Amino acid sequence: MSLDKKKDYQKRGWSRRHFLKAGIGGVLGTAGAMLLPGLLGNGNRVETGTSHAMGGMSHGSGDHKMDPNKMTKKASKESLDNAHRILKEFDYGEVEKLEDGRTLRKYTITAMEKEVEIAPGVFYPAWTYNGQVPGPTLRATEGDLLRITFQNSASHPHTIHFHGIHPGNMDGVYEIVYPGKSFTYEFTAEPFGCHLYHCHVMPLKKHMEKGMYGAFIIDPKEPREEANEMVMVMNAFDTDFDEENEFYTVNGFANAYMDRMIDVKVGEKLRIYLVNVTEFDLINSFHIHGNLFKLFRTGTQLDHYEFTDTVMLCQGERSVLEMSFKFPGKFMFHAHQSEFSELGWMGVFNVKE
Ligand SMILES: [Cu+2]
Repeated sequence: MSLDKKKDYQKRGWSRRHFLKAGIGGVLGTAGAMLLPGLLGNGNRVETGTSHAMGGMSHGSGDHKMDPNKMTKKASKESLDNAHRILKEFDYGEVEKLEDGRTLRKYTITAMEKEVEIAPGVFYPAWTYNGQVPGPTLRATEGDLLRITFQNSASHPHTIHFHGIHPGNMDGVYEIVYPGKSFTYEFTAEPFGCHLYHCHVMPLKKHMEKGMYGAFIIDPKEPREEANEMVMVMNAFDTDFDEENEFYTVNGFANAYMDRMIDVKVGEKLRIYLVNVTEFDLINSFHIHGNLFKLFRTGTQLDHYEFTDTVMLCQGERSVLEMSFKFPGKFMFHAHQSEFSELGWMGVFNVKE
């Protein structure tokens, strides 16, 4: 939020929260109902869909008892399936062996405009890679030759800018790909780590907020220890186009891993590839309950950097997190900015024996 806008808001005692409270029930209908998620273990959500969807947060009224089951509209099976697919799906490309013994991986990415559901009943006119936000998680091993064919089937110019080491003419900054055109990126995957890719056409923040990004994982030649792996791209959506976010999500759908928890086992090693592409807010964060994780910043070294329960990431920063649960139960994870978690960035690990 700009300073001027912030001052203006402060003067009027106005905030995103007020916008949501006043506007979302009326403007977006049932959308407001998900904003305060129901909690832990009860799948039977009551659909409120009234302008009092935020009623549980009101102050100054004794009538509003917190009933978590009345605070969220149930996410559709389709949306939850999609969020869980993105959580666990890695695109290794089409693999070929080259004469020199190297592995060639070929990927195809198409830019297209698509309305995506970001919360129950809330649709956002996104600019996407392959019709999803975030785009597919591309995965390779250090030293592989990557060939990414990019087709622009959208109505604006786009590119793919990969983080990592590559030649200047493969950087996706100056080689603008116009609608109907294509470009093939080719470079060697290096260094190993948790990277990302995104569009780099100006105005950059427009292309970012619209959804043009995805995780890009390069494995070390000697693979990391086996684990239950997942990718979490922290993102957000500005649904009223005022350059601040109304919804905070992981992998594009609010409370996806709350409405359907992530099942894990006691003692099982978990590895999370965490990427922050939240536009408009300088930072985002990940916090785990009842546990701590080993933090591998950018994932470019095999020794962990810290043992902690919270990591803060700037825009474009990422980390690899490793943990295992000692106790069974339901353990939340969420942004430690309370506002972000209340607006959709919250999930639960359902840890079983
Ligand atoms: Cu773009």
